Amino acid sequence: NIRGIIFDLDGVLTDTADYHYQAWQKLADEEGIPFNRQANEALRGVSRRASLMLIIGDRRYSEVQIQEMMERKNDYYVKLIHNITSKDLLPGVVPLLDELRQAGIKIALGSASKNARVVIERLGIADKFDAVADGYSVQEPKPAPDLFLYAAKQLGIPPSQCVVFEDAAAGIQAAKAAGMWAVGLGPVERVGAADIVLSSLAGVKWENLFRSAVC
Ligand code: B16
Ligand code: MG
Repeated sequence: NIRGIIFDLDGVLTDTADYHYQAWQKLADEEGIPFNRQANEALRGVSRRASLMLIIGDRRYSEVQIQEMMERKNDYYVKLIHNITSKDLLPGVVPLLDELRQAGIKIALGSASKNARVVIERLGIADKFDAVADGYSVQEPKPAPDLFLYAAKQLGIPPSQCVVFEDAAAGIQAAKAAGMWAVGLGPVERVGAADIVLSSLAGVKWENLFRSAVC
């Protein structure tokens, strides 16, 4: 009996991944660190600090330099997301959110991003969420279960009655570690550990998903 759904943001509700990529690329170029679109794939759903650590590899930087680079990347990212509108919602998102609300299911955001609130506001869907768990909510990032457990707690629903929609391997891992059902969006190689794998949310009806698998 599922009562709560937790949505990841980047890669599930909208594709901010390309903006994250552009911002990291600019930073890497300025620092003379090799980086490209393919390397960016490993950063999907990964926190800002962990992303930077993957980019710098074994290059040595002080904590002060690391902080400065994270801020610089974020400044670039914040500029890029300025122009987000409801046109940037991925197909199927709004009908699904509306169907869930109609069915009396509680909805939470579960994003690693510290910019998540701004993004859902720009997308025009902020009022569709009963709770928001974002980059400020917990200490331990995905794949730790903390963020999704926080979201479930905000909803007042036990983890076993929650489903997480995720596009990242780290996110699926976090959902399973939290004792939740996981719907993976994307290729099996990436989200195959989920209970259900879908290519996208386009045309997805909760009623059908519900009947076919998780419950
Ligand atoms: P920020 P999600 C994640 O969002 C992104 O996929 C990841 O690329 C980013 O580093 C992370 O948020 C932190 O974002 O730098 O804005 O705090 O997929 O968890 O919605
Ligand atoms: Mg994601």
